[in-house]
Amino acid sequence: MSAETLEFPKNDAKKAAFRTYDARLEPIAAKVLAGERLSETDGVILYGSSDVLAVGWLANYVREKMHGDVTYFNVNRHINPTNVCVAACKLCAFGRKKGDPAGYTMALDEAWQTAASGYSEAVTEFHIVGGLHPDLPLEFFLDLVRGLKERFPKVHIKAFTMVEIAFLARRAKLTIEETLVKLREAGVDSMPGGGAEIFAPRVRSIICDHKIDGSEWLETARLAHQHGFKSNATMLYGHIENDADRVDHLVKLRALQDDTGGFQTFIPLAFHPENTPLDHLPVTTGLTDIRQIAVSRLMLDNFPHIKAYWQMMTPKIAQIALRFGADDLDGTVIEEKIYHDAGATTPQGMTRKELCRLISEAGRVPVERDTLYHPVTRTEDSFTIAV
Ligand code: V47
Repeated sequence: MSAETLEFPKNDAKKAAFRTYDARLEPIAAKVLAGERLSETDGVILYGSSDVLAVGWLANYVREKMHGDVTYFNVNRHINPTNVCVAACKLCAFGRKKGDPAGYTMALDEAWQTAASGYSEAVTEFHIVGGLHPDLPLEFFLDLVRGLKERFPKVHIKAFTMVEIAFLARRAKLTIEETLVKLREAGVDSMPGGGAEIFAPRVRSIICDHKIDGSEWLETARLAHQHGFKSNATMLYGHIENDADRVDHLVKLRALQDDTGGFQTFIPLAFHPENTPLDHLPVTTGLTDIRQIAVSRLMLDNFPHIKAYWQMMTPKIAQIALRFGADDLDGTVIEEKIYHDAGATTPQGMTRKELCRLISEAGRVPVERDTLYHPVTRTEDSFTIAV
Protein backbone atom coordinates (compact mmCIF):
# COMPACT_ATOMS: atom_id res chain seq x y z
CA MET A 1 0.00 0.00 0.00
CA SER A 2 1.55 3.32 -1.00
CA ALA A 3 0.60 6.50 0.83
CA GLU A 4 1.12 8.53 -2.34
CA THR A 5 -1.62 6.68 -4.24
CA LEU A 6 -4.38 7.04 -1.66
CA GLU A 7 -7.50 9.02 -2.55
CA PHE A 8 -9.06 11.31 0.03
CA PRO A 9 -12.72 11.92 -0.64
CA LYS A 10 -13.46 11.58 3.05
CA ASN A 11 -11.32 14.65 3.76
CA ASP A 12 -13.37 16.79 1.36
CA ALA A 13 -16.47 15.79 3.26
CA LYS A 14 -14.64 16.68 6.45
CA LYS A 15 -13.67 20.19 5.36
CA ALA A 16 -16.99 21.62 6.44
CA ALA A 17 -16.64 20.02 9.85
CA PHE A 18 -13.89 22.24 11.30
CA ARG A 19 -15.04 24.05 14.45
CA THR A 20 -13.10 26.13 16.95
CA TYR A 21 -13.84 28.57 19.75
CA ASP A 22 -10.46 30.25 19.10
CA ALA A 23 -11.02 32.83 16.34
CA ARG A 24 -7.26 33.02 15.71
CA LEU A 25 -7.38 29.48 14.35
CA GLU A 26 -9.94 30.30 11.63
CA PRO A 27 -7.49 31.86 9.11
CA ILE A 28 -4.99 29.11 9.87
CA ALA A 29 -7.64 26.47 9.20
CA ALA A 30 -8.47 28.17 5.88
CA LYS A 31 -4.82 27.86 4.86
CA VAL A 32 -4.54 24.24 5.98
CA LEU A 33 -7.71 23.24 4.13
CA ALA A 34 -6.45 25.05 1.01
CA GLY A 35 -3.07 23.30 1.29
CA GLU A 36 -1.20 26.58 1.86
CA ARG A 37 2.00 26.94 3.86
CA LEU A 38 1.73 28.26 7.43
CA SER A 39 3.82 31.21 8.62
CA GLU A 40 5.97 31.52 11.74
CA THR A 41 3.22 33.64 13.31
CA ASP A 42 0.74 30.84 12.59
CA GLY A 43 3.09 28.42 14.33
CA VAL A 44 3.23 30.54 17.47
CA ILE A 45 -0.58 30.78 17.49
CA LEU A 46 -0.89 26.98 17.16
CA TYR A 47 1.37 26.54 20.19
CA GLY A 48 -0.54 29.17 22.17
CA SER A 49 -4.13 28.17 21.41
CA SER A 50 -6.05 26.50 24.22
CA ASP A 51 -8.21 24.74 21.60
CA VAL A 52 -5.86 21.77 21.32
CA LEU A 53 -8.60 19.61 19.86
CA ALA A 54 -9.05 22.03 16.94
CA VAL A 55 -5.27 22.11 16.36
CA GLY A 56 -5.28 18.32 16.46
CA TRP A 57 -8.24 18.14 14.06
CA LEU A 58 -6.28 20.17 11.52
CA ALA A 59 -3.17 18.02 11.95
CA ASN A 60 -5.25 14.89 11.59
CA TYR A 61 -6.78 16.31 8.41
CA VAL A 62 -3.31 16.73 6.91
CA ARG A 63 -2.19 13.33 8.19
CA GLU A 64 -5.16 11.57 6.59
CA LYS A 65 -4.71 13.52 3.37
CA MET A 66 -1.11 12.28 3.19
CA HIS A 67 -1.46 8.75 4.52
CA GLY A 68 -5.11 7.84 5.01
CA ASP A 69 -5.22 5.41 7.92
CA VAL A 70 -1.84 3.87 7.17
CA THR A 71 0.44 3.88 10.20
CA TYR A 72 4.01 2.75 9.94
CA PHE A 73 6.29 0.85 12.29
CA ASN A 74 9.48 -1.12 11.79
CA VAL A 75 11.37 -3.98 13.34
CA ASN A 76 14.60 -2.38 14.45
CA ARG A 77 17.36 -2.69 16.99
CA HIS A 78 19.17 0.17 18.67
CA ILE A 79 22.90 -0.19 19.24
CA ASN A 80 24.81 2.36 21.31
CA PRO A 81 28.49 1.39 20.92
CA THR A 82 29.75 3.76 23.62
CA ASN A 83 28.43 6.24 26.17
CA VAL A 84 31.84 7.88 26.64
CA CYS A 85 31.50 11.45 25.42
CA VAL A 86 33.69 14.55 25.34
CA ALA A 87 30.61 16.77 25.38
CA ALA A 88 28.94 17.37 28.72
CA CYS A 89 25.50 18.41 27.52
CA LYS A 90 23.13 19.47 30.27
CA LEU A 91 20.27 17.73 28.44
CA CYS A 92 21.90 14.32 28.58
CA ALA A 93 21.90 11.53 31.19
CA PHE A 94 23.57 9.01 28.88
CA GLY A 95 27.08 10.40 28.29
CA ARG A 96 30.00 9.69 30.63
CA LYS A 97 33.44 11.24 30.78
CA LYS A 98 36.42 9.04 29.90
CA GLY A 99 37.53 7.22 33.07
CA ASP A 100 34.07 7.28 34.68
CA PRO A 101 33.36 3.77 36.04
CA ALA A 102 29.86 3.96 34.51
CA GLY A 103 31.34 4.55 31.06
CA TYR A 104 31.38 1.69 28.56
CA THR A 105 32.75 1.08 25.09
CA MET A 106 31.86 -2.05 23.17
CA ALA A 107 34.59 -4.00 21.46
CA LEU A 108 33.72 -4.66 17.82
CA ASP A 109 32.85 -8.30 18.54
CA GLU A 110 30.57 -7.20 21.37
CA ALA A 111 28.75 -4.72 19.12
CA TRP A 112 28.26 -7.40 16.45
CA GLN A 113 26.98 -9.83 19.10
CA THR A 114 24.61 -7.16 20.43
CA ALA A 115 23.30 -6.73 16.90
CA ALA A 116 22.70 -10.47 16.64
CA SER A 117 20.68 -10.66 19.87
CA GLY A 118 17.14 -9.98 18.76
CA TYR A 119 17.98 -10.89 15.18
CA SER A 120 15.61 -13.86 15.52
CA GLU A 121 12.85 -11.24 15.10
CA ALA A 122 14.42 -10.49 11.71
CA VAL A 123 15.17 -6.83 12.25
CA THR A 124 15.27 -4.69 9.12
CA GLU A 125 17.20 -1.78 10.67
CA PHE A 126 20.09 -1.15 13.01
CA HIS A 127 19.85 2.31 14.59
CA ILE A 128 23.35 3.20 15.78
CA VAL A 129 24.20 6.29 17.84
CA GLY A 130 26.59 6.94 20.69
CA GLY A 131 28.83 9.34 22.56
CA LEU A 132 31.61 11.48 21.08
CA HIS A 133 34.46 9.23 22.24
CA PRO A 134 37.79 11.08 22.56
CA ASP A 135 39.91 8.11 21.42
CA LEU A 136 37.85 6.02 19.00
CA PRO A 137 38.90 6.91 15.45
CA LEU A 138 36.63 7.03 12.41
CA GLU A 139 38.18 3.70 11.33
CA PHE A 140 36.63 1.97 14.41
CA PHE A 141 33.15 3.03 13.31
CA LEU A 142 33.83 2.09 9.68
CA ASP A 143 34.94 -1.39 10.86
CA LEU A 144 31.83 -1.63 13.03
CA VAL A 145 29.59 -0.90 10.05
CA ARG A 146 31.56 -3.15 7.65
CA GLY A 147 31.29 -6.02 10.14
CA LEU A 148 27.55 -5.52 10.49
CA LYS A 149 27.04 -5.47 6.73
CA GLU A 150 29.07 -8.66 6.37
CA ARG A 151 27.06 -10.45 9.03
CA PHE A 152 23.61 -8.98 8.28
CA PRO A 153 23.62 -7.95 4.60
CA LYS A 154 19.84 -7.45 4.44
CA VAL A 155 19.67 -5.06 7.39
CA HIS A 156 19.58 -1.30 6.69
CA ILE A 157 22.17 0.62 8.71
CA LYS A 158 20.86 3.96 9.98
CA ALA A 159 23.89 5.29 11.78
CA PHE A 160 25.47 8.35 13.36
CA THR A 161 23.86 11.71 14.00
CA MET A 162 25.06 14.84 12.22
CA VAL A 163 26.87 15.69 15.49
CA GLU A 164 28.81 12.40 15.45
CA ILE A 165 29.63 12.76 11.74
CA ALA A 166 31.00 16.29 12.22
CA PHE A 167 33.01 15.08 15.25
CA LEU A 168 34.44 12.02 13.47
CA ALA A 169 35.36 14.13 10.43
CA ARG A 170 37.22 16.66 12.57
CA ARG A 171 39.05 13.91 14.48
CA ALA A 172 40.07 12.23 11.21
CA LYS A 173 41.08 15.60 9.72
CA LEU A 174 38.71 15.00 6.83
CA THR A 175 36.00 17.17 5.34
CA ILE A 176 32.39 16.22 6.01
CA GLU A 177 32.10 15.20 2.34
CA GLU A 178 35.14 12.88 2.57
CA THR A 179 33.72 11.36 5.75
CA LEU A 180 30.32 10.79 4.13
CA VAL A 181 31.99 8.97 1.24
CA LYS A 182 33.82 6.67 3.67
CA LEU A 183 30.63 6.01 5.64
CA ARG A 184 28.80 5.14 2.41
CA GLU A 185 31.61 2.78 1.31
CA ALA A 186 31.56 1.05 4.71
CA GLY A 187 27.81 0.40 4.44
CA VAL A 188 25.94 3.24 6.18
CA ASP A 189 22.58 3.53 4.40
CA SER A 190 20.96 6.55 6.10
CA MET A 191 21.20 8.74 9.18
CA PRO A 192 19.03 9.14 12.28
CA GLY A 193 17.72 12.55 13.31
CA GLY A 194 19.41 13.07 16.67
CA GLY A 195 21.55 15.93 17.88
CA ALA A 196 19.39 18.67 16.39
CA GLU A 197 18.04 19.57 19.87
CA ILE A 198 16.97 23.22 19.42
CA PHE A 199 18.74 25.40 16.87
CA ALA A 200 18.18 28.74 18.68
CA PRO A 201 21.70 29.73 19.87
CA ARG A 202 20.45 31.21 23.18
CA VAL A 203 18.97 27.85 24.22
CA ARG A 204 21.51 25.61 22.54
CA SER A 205 24.38 27.35 24.34
CA ILE A 206 22.81 26.32 27.65
CA ILE A 207 21.57 22.77 27.00
CA CYS A 208 24.36 21.50 24.73
CA ASP A 209 27.11 24.08 24.33
CA HIS A 210 29.75 21.47 23.43
CA LYS A 211 27.95 20.30 20.31
CA ILE A 212 28.10 21.72 16.79
CA ASP A 213 25.76 24.69 16.49
CA GLY A 214 22.44 24.66 14.69
CA SER A 215 23.76 25.94 11.40
CA GLU A 216 26.52 23.28 11.38
CA TRP A 217 23.91 20.57 12.08
CA LEU A 218 21.83 21.83 9.16
CA GLU A 219 24.87 22.12 6.88
CA THR A 220 25.98 18.56 7.70
CA ALA A 221 22.46 17.30 6.95
CA ARG A 222 22.48 19.25 3.67
CA LEU A 223 25.76 17.59 2.65
CA ALA A 224 24.46 14.15 3.65
CA HIS A 225 21.37 14.67 1.48
CA GLN A 226 23.51 15.94 -1.39
CA HIS A 227 25.53 12.71 -1.11
CA GLY A 228 22.34 10.71 -1.55
CA PHE A 229 21.63 9.82 2.09
CA LYS A 230 18.13 10.10 3.51
CA SER A 231 17.99 11.24 7.12
CA ASN A 232 15.56 12.08 9.89
CA ALA A 233 15.34 15.21 12.01
CA THR A 234 14.48 15.68 15.68
CA MET A 235 13.69 18.54 18.03
CA LEU A 236 14.19 18.36 21.79
CA TYR A 237 11.40 20.28 23.54
CA GLY A 238 10.09 20.74 27.04
CA HIS A 239 13.15 22.30 28.71
CA ILE A 240 14.04 26.01 28.56
CA GLU A 241 12.92 26.80 25.02
CA ASN A 242 9.89 28.93 24.21
CA ASP A 243 7.27 28.65 21.47
CA ALA A 244 9.19 31.01 19.15
CA ASP A 245 12.31 28.80 19.50
CA ARG A 246 10.28 25.73 18.54
CA VAL A 247 8.78 27.47 15.51
CA ASP A 248 12.22 28.72 14.49
CA HIS A 249 13.52 25.13 14.64
CA LEU A 250 10.65 23.81 12.52
CA VAL A 251 10.91 26.48 9.82
CA LYS A 252 14.68 25.98 9.52
CA LEU A 253 14.11 22.27 8.91
CA ARG A 254 11.32 23.07 6.46
CA ALA A 255 13.58 25.44 4.51
CA LEU A 256 16.33 22.81 4.24
CA GLN A 257 13.79 20.21 3.16
CA ASP A 258 12.62 22.58 0.39
CA ASP A 259 16.21 22.58 -0.88
CA THR A 260 17.16 18.90 -0.54
CA GLY A 261 14.05 16.75 0.01
CA GLY A 262 16.35 14.47 2.01
CA PHE A 263 14.40 14.29 5.27
CA GLN A 264 12.02 11.38 5.73
CA THR A 265 10.67 11.75 9.22
CA PHE A 266 10.44 14.35 11.94
CA ILE A 267 10.59 13.11 15.52
CA PRO A 268 9.79 15.56 18.33
CA LEU A 269 11.55 14.39 21.50
CA ALA A 270 10.26 15.40 24.93
CA PHE A 271 12.99 16.27 27.39
CA HIS A 272 13.42 13.71 30.22
CA PRO A 273 15.13 15.61 33.07
CA GLU A 274 15.99 12.79 35.51
CA ASN A 275 19.73 12.28 36.10
CA THR A 276 20.61 15.39 34.08
CA PRO A 277 21.89 18.75 35.41
CA LEU A 278 18.45 20.09 34.46
CA ASP A 279 16.61 17.70 36.78
CA HIS A 280 14.82 20.61 38.48
CA LEU A 281 12.68 21.00 35.34
CA PRO A 282 9.30 19.26 35.21
CA VAL A 283 8.56 16.50 32.70
CA THR A 284 6.28 17.43 29.81
CA THR A 285 2.56 16.76 30.12
CA GLY A 286 0.48 14.62 27.78
CA LEU A 287 -1.17 17.59 26.11
CA THR A 288 2.17 19.28 25.45
CA ASP A 289 3.38 16.10 23.75
CA ILE A 290 0.20 15.73 21.71
CA ARG A 291 0.22 19.40 20.68
CA GLN A 292 3.86 19.12 19.63
CA ILE A 293 2.99 16.28 17.27
CA ALA A 294 0.10 18.29 15.82
CA VAL A 295 2.07 21.52 15.31
CA SER A 296 4.92 19.55 13.72
CA ARG A 297 2.53 17.96 11.21
CA LEU A 298 1.03 21.36 10.36
CA MET A 299 4.27 23.33 10.04
CA LEU A 300 6.38 20.66 8.29
CA ASP A 301 4.22 20.45 5.17
CA ASN A 302 7.12 19.01 3.17
CA PHE A 303 8.08 16.22 5.59
CA PRO A 304 6.51 12.93 4.55
CA HIS A 305 6.32 11.48 8.08
CA ILE A 306 5.83 12.52 11.70
CA LYS A 307 6.92 9.95 14.24
CA ALA A 308 5.40 9.49 17.70
CA TYR A 309 8.38 7.72 19.24
CA TRP A 310 6.67 5.43 21.72
CA GLN A 311 9.78 4.99 23.90
CA MET A 312 9.80 8.70 24.55
CA MET A 313 6.03 9.41 24.65
CA THR A 314 4.90 6.15 26.29
CA PRO A 315 2.83 3.72 24.21
CA LYS A 316 -0.43 5.23 25.51
CA ILE A 317 0.31 8.83 24.45
CA ALA A 318 1.95 7.67 21.20
CA GLN A 319 -1.26 5.83 20.35
CA ILE A 320 -3.32 8.98 20.88
CA ALA A 321 -0.82 10.90 18.74
CA LEU A 322 -1.88 8.72 15.80
CA ARG A 323 -5.10 10.80 15.78
CA PHE A 324 -3.21 14.12 16.14
CA GLY A 325 -0.90 14.08 13.12
CA ALA A 326 1.52 11.18 13.62
CA ASP A 327 1.74 8.37 11.07
CA ASP A 328 4.67 6.39 12.51
CA LEU A 329 5.42 4.83 15.92
CA ASP A 330 9.10 3.85 15.36
CA GLY A 331 9.83 0.19 16.00
CA THR A 332 10.59 -2.72 18.25
CA VAL A 333 13.85 -1.03 19.47
CA ILE A 334 14.72 -4.05 21.74
CA GLU A 335 17.13 -2.12 23.97
CA GLU A 336 17.04 1.62 24.72
CA LYS A 337 19.60 3.52 26.79
CA ILE A 338 19.32 7.28 26.18
CA TYR A 339 15.80 7.71 27.58
CA HIS A 340 16.08 5.06 30.25
CA ASP A 341 19.21 6.69 31.68
CA ALA A 342 17.07 9.85 31.91
CA GLY A 343 14.26 8.19 33.83
CA ALA A 344 11.99 6.74 31.13
CA THR A 345 9.77 3.98 32.51
CA THR A 346 8.65 2.61 29.14
CA PRO A 347 9.54 -1.00 28.26
CA GLN A 348 12.89 -1.61 26.56
CA GLY A 349 11.23 -3.06 23.50
CA MET A 350 7.92 -4.00 21.94
CA THR A 351 6.96 -6.89 19.70
CA ARG A 352 5.46 -6.51 16.24
CA LYS A 353 2.22 -7.85 17.67
CA GLU A 354 2.06 -5.19 20.39
CA LEU A 355 2.82 -2.39 17.92
CA CYS A 356 0.10 -3.66 15.57
CA ARG A 357 -2.40 -3.77 18.44
CA LEU A 358 -1.67 -0.16 19.44
CA ILE A 359 -2.17 0.96 15.85
CA SER A 360 -5.29 -1.12 15.14
CA GLU A 361 -7.00 -0.03 18.35
CA ALA A 362 -6.44 3.60 17.28
CA GLY A 363 -8.53 2.74 14.21
CA ARG A 364 -5.51 2.85 11.92
CA VAL A 365 -3.97 0.30 9.57
CA PRO A 366 -0.55 -1.02 10.64
CA VAL A 367 2.03 -1.27 7.86
CA GLU A 368 5.46 -2.64 8.62
CA ARG A 369 8.03 -0.59 6.70
CA ASP A 370 11.75 -0.69 6.17
CA THR A 371 13.80 2.42 6.98
CA LEU A 372 13.01 3.96 3.58
CA TYR A 373 9.26 3.30 3.98
CA HIS A 374 9.00 0.35 1.62
CA PRO A 375 6.37 -2.12 2.88
CA VAL A 376 7.80 -5.28 4.44
CA THR A 377 6.16 -8.67 3.99
CA ARG A 378 6.99 -11.40 6.48
CA THR A 379 7.09 -15.17 6.38
CA GLU A 380 8.05 -16.90 9.61
CA ASP A 381 11.53 -15.57 10.42
CA SER A 382 12.42 -13.79 7.20
CA PHE A 383 11.13 -10.78 5.30
CA THR A 384 10.78 -9.35 1.81
CA ILE A 385 10.91 -5.65 1.06
CA ALA A 386 8.73 -4.34 -1.79
CA VAL A 387 10.96 -1.75 -3.45
O1 V47 B 1 19.86 13.66 20.06
C1 V47 B 1 19.20 12.94 24.86
C2 V47 B 1 17.73 13.15 22.83
C3 V47 B 1 18.34 12.04 20.97
C4 V47 B 1 17.75 13.23 26.40
O2 V47 B 1 16.01 9.14 13.71
C5 V47 B 1 17.12 13.26 25.17
O3 V47 B 1 14.56 7.54 13.79
C6 V47 B 1 15.13 13.59 26.18
O4 V47 B 1 17.62 11.07 18.01
N1 V47 B 1 15.67 13.59 27.41
C7 V47 B 1 18.71 10.67 20.47
N2 V47 B 1 15.82 13.43 25.05
C8 V47 B 1 17.48 9.88 20.04
C9 V47 B 1 17.12 10.16 18.60
C10 V47 B 1 16.16 9.29 17.91
C11 V47 B 1 15.31 8.48 18.61
C12 V47 B 1 14.42 7.65 17.91
C13 V47 B 1 14.41 7.62 16.54
C14 V47 B 1 15.29 8.44 15.84
C15 V47 B 1 15.30 8.37 14.35
C16 V47 B 1 16.15 9.29 16.51
O5 V47 B 1 17.76 11.89 22.24
C17 V47 B 1 19.41 13.04 21.21
C18 V47 B 1 18.70 14.02 22.09
O6 V47 B 1 17.96 14.93 21.34
N3 V47 B 1 18.04 13.09 24.25
N4 V47 B 1 19.03 13.02 26.19
C19 V47 B 1 16.96 13.42 27.56
N5 V47 B 1 17.50 13.48 28.78
